[in-house]
Amino acid sequence: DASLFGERERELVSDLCEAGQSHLFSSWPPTGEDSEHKKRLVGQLSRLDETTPGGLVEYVERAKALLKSSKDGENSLAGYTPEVPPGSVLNCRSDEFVGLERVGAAEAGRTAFVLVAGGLGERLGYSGIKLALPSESARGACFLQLYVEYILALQKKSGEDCDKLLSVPTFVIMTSDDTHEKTQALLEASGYFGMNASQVRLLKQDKVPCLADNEATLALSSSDKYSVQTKPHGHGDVHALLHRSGVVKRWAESGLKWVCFFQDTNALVFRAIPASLAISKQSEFSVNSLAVPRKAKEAIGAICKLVKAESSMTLNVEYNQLDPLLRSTVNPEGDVNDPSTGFSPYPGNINQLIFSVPDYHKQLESSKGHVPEFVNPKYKDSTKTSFKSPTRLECMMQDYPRTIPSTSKVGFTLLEVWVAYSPVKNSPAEALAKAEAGNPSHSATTGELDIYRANCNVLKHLGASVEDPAKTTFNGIYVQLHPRIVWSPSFACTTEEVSKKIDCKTLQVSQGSSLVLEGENITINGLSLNGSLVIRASNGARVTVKNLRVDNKGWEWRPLDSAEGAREEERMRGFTVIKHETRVIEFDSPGEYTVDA
Ligand code: UGB
Repeated sequence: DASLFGERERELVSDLCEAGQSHLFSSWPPTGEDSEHKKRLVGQLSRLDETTPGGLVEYVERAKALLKSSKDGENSLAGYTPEVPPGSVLNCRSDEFVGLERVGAAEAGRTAFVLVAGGLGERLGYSGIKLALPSESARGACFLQLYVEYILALQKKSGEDCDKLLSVPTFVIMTSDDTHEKTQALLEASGYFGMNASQVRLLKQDKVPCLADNEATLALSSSDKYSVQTKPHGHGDVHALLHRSGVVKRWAESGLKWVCFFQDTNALVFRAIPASLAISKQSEFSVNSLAVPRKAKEAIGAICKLVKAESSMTLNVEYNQLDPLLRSTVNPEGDVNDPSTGFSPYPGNINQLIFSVPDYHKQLESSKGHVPEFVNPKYKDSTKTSFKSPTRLECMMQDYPRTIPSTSKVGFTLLEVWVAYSPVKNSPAEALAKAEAGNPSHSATTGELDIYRANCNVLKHLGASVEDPAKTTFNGIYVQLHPRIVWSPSFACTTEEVSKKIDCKTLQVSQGSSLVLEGENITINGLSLNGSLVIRASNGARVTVKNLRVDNKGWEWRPLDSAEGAREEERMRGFTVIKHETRVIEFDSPGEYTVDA
C-alpha cells in the first residue's frame, strides 16, 4: 500500500513498526481494498505524531518506561524527604490582608490569566460546558462571565494604562475537543462579555493515543480497526501550548510580570488573587501555589519541599503518594494532622498558580513547556499484566516546578478556605457521599452558597450587621444559607473597595434577604434590608443610597421537592429561586443620583 502515502507518512509507518506497533497495519486486507480507510488511519497517526509531545515513537518509548515502573511498583518520589516549604499564611480578616490586596491589585494590570477548561467534567455530569454554568442564582453570572468581569475590573482598577493591553492576549483559555466550540460560541454570543476579542486567546489541547498493554501497544478502537483510541493528556498540556503559540513570548515582550493559572469552576479564586500576587511580588517567587489548610487524608494534594542530597523541588504531591512518602521518611504514622493545629503540616493544593512571566518565559525556551508525564493504568488483577481498559500518559500543570532549576524561588500562599476555594466538581449523588463521609462536597450547591458566605463574612468583618445563616438541606446535603449578597467585580474586587463603597456600620441585612449590586459607581450610606434589593448603575450613572429601608417579600431559595419540571441547573443545586417581590434601583445614563428614605 506504499503508493497510497507520501514519504513522510511511509517513514512514520516504518518507524512505528520498528517501535513494536506493526499490529496497527497487520490486519489490513490486500492492496486495493479499504484504501480510504487505510489513508484515514495513517492520516490520524500523522496528526498524532505532530501533536503528541516528542512525536509518536518517543511517546511509545516513554510509555514503555513508565508502564514498567508502574508494574514494578516503583515510587517516583523514592529518595526524597518532604519538608514544609517557605510560604505565607494569611489571616484574611487582618489589616495585613487588606494591605496585600492593595499591593496585588496594582500588580494585576501587569498580569496574564490562564484558565484551563479542557475538562469535560464527568464527575459533575452537566450537559453543557462547566464555564456556562451559573456561578450563583442571585445575579446569575456564569463562570466565564464572572472570570472575564474580574479580569477587566482588575485591569481597570490597577492604575495601568489598559489600552496598552488591548491587543495582548491577557486572557488565555485552554479548551479541548470536548469544550472548544461551546466555549467559543459562548464568548461570541455574549460579545466576549465586554472584553476586547483580541485580549482573549483560545488554545485547544489535543488528545494522546491510548495504550492497550504494558508493551505500550497503541490501542485501536474496538469498533473501527482504522482508528486509534485517544484520551485527554491532562491539564499539564497548558505549558507546551502556551509556548508553541508564542503567547508567553508576547507577554514577556509586553512587560507583563505575572501569569495566574486557574480552574474552570472556582468562583472564589479571584478573591485570593490580589493578596497572592502581592506575596509573589514581595517574596520574588518564580512559582507561587495558592493553598488552603489541609486535613490529613483529605483528597487534595499537599505542597511539599522534596529534598534529595544537595537538590530540592517544591511542588504538589498528590494525596495518594503523600501517605507512603511520609511513612517511609519523616513520620511512621504517615499523613496525620499536627496536633497543635488540627491540620496537616503541608498546605493543601488548590491548583491555582502564579508564575513570574520573565522566569516562565526563560524556562519554556529550554523545556518547550513539556512537564513530566505519569501513567495510571487500572489493572485487571494483582499480576498487573493486563488493563481493564486502555490507558494513556497524563501530565499535570502543577508539575511545572519539576522542570525548573532547584535554585528557583518556589513557595505558597495559604488562604482561608472561605476566601479562596469552593469548586463545582461533583454530581449531587457524589457530593452527598462526600458530605456524609465528612468531606467538602464541592458541588453546584456549595459552590453557590459559599459565594454568599464569603460576601457576608467580608461585610461582617467590616462591621455590618448581617444575620446568621439559616440551616437547611439541599439535595440531601446539610448547608448554611447566608443572606444572598452578591456584587459584580466592577463594584469591588478587594475588601478595601467594599469598605469605601458601603458604610458597613450602617448596613443591616436580615437572614432571608438578597442584595445584588451591579456597577462600579454605587455607594451605600445607610441601608436596612429585609427582603430583596437590586441596584444597577451603568453608563456613567453614579448612585448613592442613603438611609434606605427596604421591606418586601424578597426571594426564596426553595428546596426542590422533586426533579420533575426543574431545570438541570436547579436539579444540580437542589433548589429553585422564587422571586416574590423585588425593589429595583436602576440608573443607566450619566449623572449623580441619590436614593434616600
Ligand atoms: N483540565 C483541562 O483543561 N484539561 C484536561 O485534560 C484535564 C483537566 P479536574 P483534577 O482542585 O481539587 C486537580 O478534573 O485534575 C482542566 C489537581 O490536579 O477538575 O482531578 C479542567 O477543565 C489536584 O491536585 O481536577 O485535580 C479543570 O478546570 C487538586 O488540586 C482543571 O483542569 C484538584 O484539582 C482541573 O481538572 C482540586
